[in-house]
Parts: sequence; structure tokens; C-alpha cells
Amino acid sequence: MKKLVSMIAVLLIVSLSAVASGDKSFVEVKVSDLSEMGKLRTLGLDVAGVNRNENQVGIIASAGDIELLKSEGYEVIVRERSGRVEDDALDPYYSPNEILTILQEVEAAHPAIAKLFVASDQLWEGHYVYAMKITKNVDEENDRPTFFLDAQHHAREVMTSQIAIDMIRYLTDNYGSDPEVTNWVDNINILVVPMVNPDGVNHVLTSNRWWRKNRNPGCSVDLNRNYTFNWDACNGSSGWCSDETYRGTAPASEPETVAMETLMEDNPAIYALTYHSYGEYILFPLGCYDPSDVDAYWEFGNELNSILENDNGVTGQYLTGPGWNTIYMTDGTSDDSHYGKFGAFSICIEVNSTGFQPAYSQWRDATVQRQRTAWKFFLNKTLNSPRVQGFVRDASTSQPIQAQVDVSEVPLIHNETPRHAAPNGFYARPLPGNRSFSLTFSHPGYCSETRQVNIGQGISTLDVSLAPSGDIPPSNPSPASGAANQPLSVTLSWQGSAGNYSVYFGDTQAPVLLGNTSATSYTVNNLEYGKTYYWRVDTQGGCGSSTGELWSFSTYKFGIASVKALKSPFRLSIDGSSFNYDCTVKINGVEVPAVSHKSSTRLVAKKGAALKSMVPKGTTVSITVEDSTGSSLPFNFSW
Ligand code: 0X9
Ligand code: ZN
Repeated sequence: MKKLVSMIAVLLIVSLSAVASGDKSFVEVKVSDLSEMGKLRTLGLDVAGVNRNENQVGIIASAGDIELLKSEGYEVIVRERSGRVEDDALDPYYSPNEILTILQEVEAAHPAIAKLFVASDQLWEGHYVYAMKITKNVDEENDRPTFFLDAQHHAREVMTSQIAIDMIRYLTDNYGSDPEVTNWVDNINILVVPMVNPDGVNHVLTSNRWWRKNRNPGCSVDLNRNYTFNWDACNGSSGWCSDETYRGTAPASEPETVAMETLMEDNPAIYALTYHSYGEYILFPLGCYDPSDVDAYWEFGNELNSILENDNGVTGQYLTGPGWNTIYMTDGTSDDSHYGKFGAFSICIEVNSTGFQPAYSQWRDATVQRQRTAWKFFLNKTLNSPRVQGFVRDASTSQPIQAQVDVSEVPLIHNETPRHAAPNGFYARPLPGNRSFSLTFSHPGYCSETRQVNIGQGISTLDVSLAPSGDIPPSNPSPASGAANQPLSVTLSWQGSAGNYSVYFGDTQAPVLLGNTSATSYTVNNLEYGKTYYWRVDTQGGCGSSTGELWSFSTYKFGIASVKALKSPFRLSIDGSSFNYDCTVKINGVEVPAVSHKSSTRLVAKKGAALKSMVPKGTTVSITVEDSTGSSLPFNFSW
């Protein structure tokens, strides 16, 4: 008997280690059209990249995946037989410890211009996310514009941290001798995160070279689906733990994501560049649809493409465009959050044409040298590009104001957060060149100002002073700002002493005028489940309109329309709306033993007797449907 038990243990260990070592192959399939990449992804395959010269999509495939591909009529070419790291081909690529050592050495050799930051809490497998800031007198505060570069969200994309470290070395080694480098370092805050996913990279180098996600032991997460902006917004990620694009249980649930979003928030960048591999793409946001700034992105992307060499040494060959229709739909990516939530002009470059682990000796130098063209382009744009920028100050005290800055010709209508000046009053907005724009600066308690500006091919400077309006801005909103679980009809109310208010309301962060009132409340009806609504109340006073603060609330995520008890075995059939596979059912706050998801409008709570005991006959219980990010209005049920 004892022998049998230990044999089972041995079998278990063997099969676990087979999975842990990545018993998958890197295969390629020929496609007639690159858009087939999207179809391959919907089959649940781990699409790793694309060789656009050969029209071949790279896939990390299990034996079952290869069968599936063949049954779909694809010819499968096996390139590398397993993810086990048995040879030393990956050795020259950076490990997390090597990254730390290099950053420490750079800081020690160049303390006046390079500073190392620990950006994250300790990750599950012991590593930290590090950031390096490079700028003249790095310990002192400054008003310089910021450029942000990061690499290796995806552990297996080993070339990308080479590019980031090459930039750090190039800038620090050549400072003081190369006038171009000196100019960048003297005038730009350069922030670099060379390895966003160090736990994952360690796993790539020690056990599974195809590892993509982080190492959350509960369930590993695709960090490039975990960011806050448009998290889980457009079927561009997965809710299944085992999938390579698993988005995590909530926006920014992962420590790596928290670290990155904190850096983005604390160091508002004008331009940002995130490196991935592979396929030779220049992608701009968004993963779900076009960004509001789409014209400026096309100008920028096309110009970058025209100078950037691909693996064949040819310029103009990167496939350029917004992510959603250039590669495939994504949601919760870092570049989308950087643009949509934190206001940077952000781009994703996917380097290399043949795979994410090309032979180091053949491809490393060529790749990092070619990418110098890209990050130099960004640094030059950070110094000068078609944009408007300046400082917003209080007209009487000259204190900086974090005013909202709107461009009427390019309204932010795709869920982007309104742009604001930084704590030092500085704002910058890249715009399409050779056009005129109308800018409005607004802030609670101040008279709004509108100015015309002509944009050429460089910076148009526009400093603005706002006069205090004398009005007391509306305060104490109800529902409280950020409140969750609101019903579908809500009476908005606030405190204030102005005689006239204009109420703006909508489901984007640019709410529209709903009406004017002299009261301090306004009722909105016919809201939808699971939505966030934004509103603000402007006052009409001495200097015309004075804008109020932007407030928000969200409605109940789910609605329960009816509940029926079904007998033998005892079950509850719950009809409602917007149910998903993660939904749980709670009775008086206690989770029921089992739920089956029939459709987005029906759930069935099962487990006969165990469930029946939770719903004693003749009593009334309170039923809710919940997932990790929201719940339904409690429904009273008796039978
Ligand atoms: O899918 C991704 O996360 C990136 N490709 S990769 O093969 N390296 O995994 C692309 C992200 C593109 N970003 C946006 N579409 N915003
Ligand atoms: Zn990637």
C-alpha cells in the first residue's frame, strides 16, 4: 500500500514537471492574410507573433493545439520542439539579477545623471520591478518634459530588455562627450523600466522558455491585459486562468501593474514607448477602437516607420496603425492606459521578424542598434514636436493650477481621461501639425479661458493665467464620487450657493449638458447596469461659466429580474442581465455551493439539499449575483 502511494506521488511529480517545463512547441503556420491571426486567437491558441516576410504566424502549441491546427486545414511547421531550457541559447539574454547589477553599476558610475528606483513591492518569486531615471542633476526637482520607456511585459520577449539597457548605457556613457546625448539628458526626464516582468523572465531562463505571463501562484496573469484603462472592455483578453491572455481578477490586480501605473501617474510623460516582440509593428492605441488623437498618431507613426529599419535593413516596412485593427483586439494594455488614463502619447513597437528569441549572436547587436533610431526619434520629439504646451497659473497668486485642458477640434470622446496640467502647472498636448486649434482651460473656482493657437511643426507655447471666479464650486456630491452599486434611477445632488447650475452628465469622461437648474439636485433615469457615469455641475457667475469637479458613480453590475425555485433536485433559476462566467450567487451574503452559467440572462444555482437548506421554506432570503468587480441589487425571494 505504501508503495502504491509513493508511486502515485512520483507520477504526480513527473506530470507536474512536464507542464512546468513547458511541453509545448514553437510552430509556424502559413496564412493567406495577416487578419487570420485574429481567427487563430479565437481558437484559443497562444499566438506569439508573425513573420510578415513569409506570411507565417508563430504559435506556442501543445500536441492538442497542433491537432486542432491540422484539422482546421493549416500546414504546421515545427520550429522548436519544447519549451524546456536544455541548451544555453538563452544564456546571453538578461536575467533579473543581471538587470539589477547593470542598473546599480550605471548609477554608481553616473550618480549625477542616473538614479535607480525600486518601483514595486516584492513579487511572488522574490524579484522587484526597477526603474531608472536619467536626467541632469537627477536628485533635484525640475520642470523638464518626460519620456517613458519600458520593456519585457511578456517574459519570453527577451530581446526587448536588451534595447532598454542599450539605451541606458548609450545615454550615460556618451553624456558630456556627445552633444546630442548631452542635450537630451540636460533637457528631458528619461524614465526607463527595462524589465516589467522579472519573475516571469526568471522562469523563462530556468524552466520554460515560452512563458509569457507573471508568476502569480493563484493564477498567472498577462500583465499586458491587466491595466486599468478599458480593462475587460472589448473581448481583447480572457477571463480564464489557463489562457495566455488572462486579464486577472480586477484592473491592476498585479503588483507589476500597480508599480507601472504608479510610475505613470507620478511622472506624467509627453511620449511613451513600450517594447514587445515580434512581428515588426508600430502600434498606437487603442486595442478596442481608434483613439481621439488618431490624426496625430498617424503623422507620428508614419514618420517613425519611414526611418526605422526592419530585420532586413529596410525602412518603411513596419506595419503601422492603431492596435485594434492592425494586429488584433486587446484590452487593458499598458500603452492604452498610458495614453487613455495618464495622458501620454504612447506607442508599442514589436521588434524582430522571426521570433522572440532570435539567436543572440546574430540578432542582438543589429536589433539594439536599429532601435536606437526609434528611441532617439522619441527623445527628439520630446524636445520638439507639433504640440501646444505651457503653464497654467492663478492670475492673482501665480500659483500653478492643475487645470483641465480641452482642445475643441480634438475632443476626447473615446473614454480617455480629460487632460490636466501637472502639479507644477505644466501641460503639453501633441496635435496634428499645420492646423489651428481652440483650447479651453478650466478649473473649479476659476473663470474658464479659451484661446486660439496655431500649430506648425514645432512647439507652440501658450501660458495661461486663470482668474478666480469668486463662486464657491459645488461640493459634497451624492452619490459620493466613485460610489458603486447605484440603482438605474439616481437623484444627483450637491451643495452650493450659486443661483444657477448647469448639469453635465454622460457615460464618458466628457459629460454633456443635461440641463440648467436653480435647485441643487437633478434626477437621471434609464441608466444601464454595469456602467460608470460621469457628471459635473458648473456654476453661472460673474465671469460666465465656471466648471465643476468631475464626479462619477457606477450602477449595479447585474440585474436580477426574477428567481424561480425548481424541484428535484432543488435549484434556483435566476433571470437577469449581463451575467458572465465568473458570476457567483450569494444567499444572505453566503456563497452557494455551485452555479451554472446558462447565458448572459440566466444562472442556475445547483447542489440540491445543500442549497435547499440555505433557502428554508416560508422564509425570505436576499439573493445577489456578484463577480470580483461588482454585484446586483439584492433580490428578495421566498417560496
Ligand atoms: O498582445 C500584446 O500584448 C502585444 N503583442 S505580443 O505579441 N507581444 O503579445 C500587442 C499589444 C498592442 N497594444 C495595443 N493594441 N494597444
Ligand atoms: Zn509582448
